[in-house]
Amino acid sequence: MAYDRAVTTAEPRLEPGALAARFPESFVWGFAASAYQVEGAVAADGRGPSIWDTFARQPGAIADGQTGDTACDHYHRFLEDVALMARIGVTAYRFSVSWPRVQPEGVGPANQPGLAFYDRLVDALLAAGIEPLVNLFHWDLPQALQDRGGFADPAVVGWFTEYAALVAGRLGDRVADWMTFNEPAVFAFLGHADGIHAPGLRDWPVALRVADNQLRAHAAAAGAIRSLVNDARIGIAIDVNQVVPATDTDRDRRAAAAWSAARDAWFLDPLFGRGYPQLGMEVHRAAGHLAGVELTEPPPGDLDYLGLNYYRRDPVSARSDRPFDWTIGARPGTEQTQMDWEVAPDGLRDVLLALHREYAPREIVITENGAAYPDRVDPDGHIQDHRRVDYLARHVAAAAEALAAGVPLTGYHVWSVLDNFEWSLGYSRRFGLVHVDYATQRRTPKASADWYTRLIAAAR
Ligand code: IFM
Repeated sequence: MAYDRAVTTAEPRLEPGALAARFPESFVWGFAASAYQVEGAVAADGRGPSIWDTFARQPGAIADGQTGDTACDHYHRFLEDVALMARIGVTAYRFSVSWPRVQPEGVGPANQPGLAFYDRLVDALLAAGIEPLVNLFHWDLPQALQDRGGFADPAVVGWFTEYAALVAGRLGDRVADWMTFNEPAVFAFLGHADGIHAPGLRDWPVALRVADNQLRAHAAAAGAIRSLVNDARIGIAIDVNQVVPATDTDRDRRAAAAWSAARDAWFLDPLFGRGYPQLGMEVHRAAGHLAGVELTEPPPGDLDYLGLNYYRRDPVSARSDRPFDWTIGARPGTEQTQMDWEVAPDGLRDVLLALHREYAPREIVITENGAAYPDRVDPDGHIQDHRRVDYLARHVAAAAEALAAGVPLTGYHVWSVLDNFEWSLGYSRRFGLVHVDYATQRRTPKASADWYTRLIAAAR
């Protein structure tokens, strides 16, 4: 049962004008989305199949057997979507390139019609005054590469670098902002250890190889992008939520620390040149996850900015003293979104402060933040998503607190502009500030889109 918090956007400190005043004019206000979640058109212009096309066809993998075959049909409607974003007023759009559109087999020369789509998208964004931020990988690996071992095979470092160079070579004359990977922990762990994301494997040693190869591919691709794009700014998006012990017991405290080390620091420490965290190593080893895996220190991340994807608080509760014998999830009676995620705006401030203190990245960009709620379309066609407005306003306020405390925060991207394909939950969870009627593909801005417009207008 979701706890019902009174909507507080009427609080003066959460009014768009008051919030906007706490950010510099140069602050970037954007939207984030990803290829498989919005594009559809999975067979258009020579696109090859991705591991998500395959996974979505496995019975029981996705709620109601849904797929990304059509999604928001953004591939054909991107001009309308760019116009919508321009009307809302964002100054940036973070999208991902679909690797199998560019290289249907994962290697070899570029499929020109596939690359041309991103050319058109970039041109449309720039013409609308929206800065593109290109994310190279949001989980839709070409199936042909999965058949050759996927991200568990060290050869992926070369495959990914070749792909990154094709995209950077084509878009680099107009795109300065790049991101190599989105949420490498989700891709590695949910896809290769938990089996609930593509490619649907349940094998921890494989998951840790995948994690390691993503870190290596990040470094190699960053080098390739820099050699092709003079003014490139390169980042990676790491999902860090607020990890807390579920209760104030030694056992839960130990479990929370172990989970953070085995998951968040597992990526952050190597990216900032520290190699794998010792506690994380101990935990994975004790859990048997490193059987047959030899890990050496990956190269550091060479980051111009760290992307942070933040959504929730993750309380960790230990069932025993054994590593990974934990439950992680919202506590009953707490405020939650439709994802059953515990809402914790202060956690965003605290995570930003902790990242700044611990790793001192040159810049931090919030590359995702947003919420799914069961939106209702009123008889007059409006969607009064006040709970989403409330969620966003409180998180923006928390970001302002971190900024005031000295965190070099330069941007905020709402996940997402459109309702879209929410992975194994199909279309049952709506994160958009713009409602999508999937039967007609009609887009209707929600009250939250109007709120975002007012915030951005007041900030500039
Ligand atoms: O939809 C996802 C996105 O693909 C990655 N970050 C979290 C979002 C909401 O679950």
